[in-house]
Parts: sequence; structure tokens; C-alpha cells
Amino acid sequence: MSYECILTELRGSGERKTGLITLNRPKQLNALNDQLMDELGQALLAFDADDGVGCIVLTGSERAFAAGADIPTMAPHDFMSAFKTGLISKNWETILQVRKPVIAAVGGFALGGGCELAMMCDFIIAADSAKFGQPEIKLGIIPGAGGTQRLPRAVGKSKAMDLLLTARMMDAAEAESAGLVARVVPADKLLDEALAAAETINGFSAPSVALIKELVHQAFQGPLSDGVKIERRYFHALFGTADQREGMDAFMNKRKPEFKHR
Ligand code: DAK
Repeated sequence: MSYECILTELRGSGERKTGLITLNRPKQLNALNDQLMDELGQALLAFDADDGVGCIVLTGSERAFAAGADIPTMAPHDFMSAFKTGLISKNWETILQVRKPVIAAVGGFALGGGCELAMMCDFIIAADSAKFGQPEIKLGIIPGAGGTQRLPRAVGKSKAMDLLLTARMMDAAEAESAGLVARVVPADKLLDEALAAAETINGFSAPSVALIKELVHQAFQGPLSDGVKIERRYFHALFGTADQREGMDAFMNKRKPEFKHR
């Protein structure tokens, strides 16, 4: 498959590889338009369906992960045309269908829809150069891809209100201490660190990985008691896998496990 607004490749040395997707509209700081979002959705679903892929890393350039939705594309709309055409709605949440872990490797600007896209990933590794923000208010609009919902869940109400209402940017250190970002690494090590994290995950049993992702997402959607009950069922279910026997036998015999992902 050839794409115009993204680059895709397989990385890694193990049996299961990492699907690397790089947003690639450098002149527009990776501003997100329909074509890019269509391509991103296709690439994500293709990696998700590929048994040879364990994890996906989504990144941008050193200057920008993505500076938001493409402003000139949005500018001409009025309410009726935005409503009738479902302005940039149809292809924005494909990433939420992906069952494998998606790691956002964020360098430079992650603003507006760019910050929202990073928050739809499973976790964020940030370069020390990264800057996060929801500056839509400066354009006379509000976030449209979950920014008012996911940001407060990630950083708490007060900081989310501050960022959303003042449009200020938050640097990587602040984003890490607020809980938006899992780790901050030097900018020139960003991709290596994200790929190393992906490679670690690729080495674990795929059913365990998929269930952890599903359960952590459940933690944000339902009551605690429901989440714990589902976790208990899945925990028991994993005792029907070959990988549980392999993992525990390897521990007891002081050897490295060889997971078969079943
Ligand atoms: N769209 C299009 N082009 C952009 C862009 C954007 N969001 N951001 C930057 N660019 C372009 C600039 O126009 C400029 O192009 P040229 O003038 O060179 O042709 C080039 O990228 C470099 O930008 P600057 O010259 O401005 O570079 P600086 O370093 O001075 O500033 C900046 C970088 C990122 C601080 C600045 O460019 C900036 O403030 N950009 C706009 C950021 C922003 O407001 N983002 C939020 C956009 S609104 C939805 C889903 C998503 C959304 C809504 C609904 N649904 C599912 C319904 C999302 C909305 C948004 O994201």
C-alpha cells in the first residue's frame, strides 16, 4: 500500500515486529486532513490485522507530532455544512478500533487534534522538546476529538481547564508530572526508546497484551466493580493458554519464556 501523507514500515528483530507509522506533511507541521486521517486509519487496521505485528508506534517529525486539524480545510465551513458533511468526523476514531497497543512517540508540537490523537494512543513517550496544548479556543472553536474529555481524565480538572481555557502549551516535563506522558526522553532518542518499548511488548504473550489493553480501556468506561469482575474472568481464561504454562514453567526453570501467542 502506498500513502501520500504518512510513511509506514516494519521495525524490530524479533519474531513479531513493530508497525511504525510516521505522519508526513512536514510543510504543514503534520496538520491532520481527511486524506491523512484516511491513510492513518487504513495503516492502523492493516497492522492490527497482521499476525506478524505485535505493537504499533505512531510518530511525527522532530518539529511536530501534529499541529492540529488542518485549519484552511476547516475555515470555509458554516454550521450547516459542518453538520451535514460531518466535518472531519468520519475517519477520526479508527485508532480506537485497534486491539494492539499503539504508542505515541511525540516530538515537537502536539496541538489540538494532534494532542487528541496522541491521547487516543495507549501511552505517550515524549521527547524533551514536546509541547502539548488544546489551542482551539484561539480559533473561536472548541476541541472536537475528545480533548475536553480525555485531557481532564489524564491531567485532572484544574490543569485541563487551564490548558483548554488559556490555550497555553505545556512542555514535556509538565506533561509527565501531570500524568499525560509516560516518560520523557532526549529528542534524539525518541524513536529508539519508543521502538524499544514496543519490542519489549512484542516479546510478551499476545493474548495477555490484548487483554491488558482492553481492561485498561474498560477502567475509563465503566464502574470499578465491573472492571474488576471482567479482569477476574480474563485472568482465569488465560489459564487456558499455552503461554501461561510456558511463562510459569520458564520462571520455575530459570529460563527465558518462548511465547507462542496462543
Ligand atoms: N493547519 C494547517 N497548517 C498549519 C497548522 C494547522 N493546524 N499549524 C501550522 N500550520 C502551517 C503554518 O500555516 C505554516 O505554513 P506556511 O505559512 O509555512 O505555509 C507552517 O505550518 C509552519 O507554521 P508556523 O510558521 O506557524 O510555525 P511556528 O513555529 O511559528 O508556529 C505553531 C508553530 C504550531 C505554534 C503554529 O503554527 C500554530 O499555532 N499552529 C496552529 C495550531 C492550532 O491552532 N491547532 C489547533 C487546530 S484546530 C474533530 C477532530 C479534530 C479537531 C476538530 C474536530 N472532529 C472529529 C469533529 C481538531 C481541531 C484542531 O486541531
